[in-house]
Amino acid sequence: MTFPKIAVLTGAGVSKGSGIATYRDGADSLWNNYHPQDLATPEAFARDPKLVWEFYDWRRRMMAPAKPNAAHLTLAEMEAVLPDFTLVTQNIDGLHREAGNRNILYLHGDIWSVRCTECDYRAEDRRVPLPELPPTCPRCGALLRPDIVWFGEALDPATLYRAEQAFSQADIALVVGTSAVVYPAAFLPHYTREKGGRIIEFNMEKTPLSRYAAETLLGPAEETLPAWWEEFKKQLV
Ligand code: BV8
Ligand code: ZN
Repeated sequence: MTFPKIAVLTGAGVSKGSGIATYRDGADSLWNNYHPQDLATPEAFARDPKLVWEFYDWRRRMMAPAKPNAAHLTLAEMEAVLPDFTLVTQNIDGLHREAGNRNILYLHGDIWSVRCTECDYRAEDRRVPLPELPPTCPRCGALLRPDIVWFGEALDPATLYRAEQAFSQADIALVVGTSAVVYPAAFLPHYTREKGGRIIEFNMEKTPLSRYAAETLLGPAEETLPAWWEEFKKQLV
């Protein structure tokens, strides 16, 4: 088999093996009994920026010690081996970059990046915990916000277009550790199927995408994805 074009969509499940809570874990994905969806909105931030920043500072503290797991490392090896490989992530934890991937499309942003609510200041800030909540812009003094996409906010159009292109042209779409319920990200694997490609899903359970997948490999992605890749590599010329 020549080298197939592969597009990958990852969600919080790919980082579960690194100790980062997913969004639907139940108890340990809650913070002070808030659901992420309650606080990950522009309305919540406008109403109480300090509360929203306390939530993100807590998630940054939870993510800071996390290291890439075997699923992340497998995706980095795939990028090195496959000439046409695109990694699209919904995750904001930064572990794909830490694992070695470079051609990454971040659909929902990066928790380690902050941006100003007024001017065009944007910077990486990995301080944990942040010294002041809510943080203010060093340039104009206005409120800083996490550089991520909240519910009800549009994704970057160029990033979304590149992701749609990658999945439209892919022979295989790998969908790893996502509940496939948040749009427009959840649309992406369907672009592959519509063009005659196939979807392979890696999850602990069935999702709304499973009925469209050629196969759903049940189990922890940190085990199932490396095993799949070891087998798949054998057929590459
Ligand atoms: C937009 C950053 C419009 C923030 C995130 C009604 C119907 C349809 C759509 C909507 C609707 N109402 C509103 C919408 C739109 C909304 C949406 O889709 N809502 C959903 C809830 C219905 N979408 C939006 O708002 C998007 N924007 O539509 O804008 C627009 C257009 C133009 C102009 C203006 C506006 C923006 C969505 C982005 C929100 N930001 N993240 C933050 O993190 O704080 S979303 C966040 O949750 C993630 O990024 C991810 O995308 C999403 C889902 O999480 P998952 O990654 O899938 O994680 P989850 O916990 O859900 O699942 C984990 C999975 O892994 C599980 O299946 C589990 O079984 C599995 N798993 C666990 N362990 C393992 C594992 N698998 C393998 N191995 C393991 N070890
Ligand atoms: Zn500013």
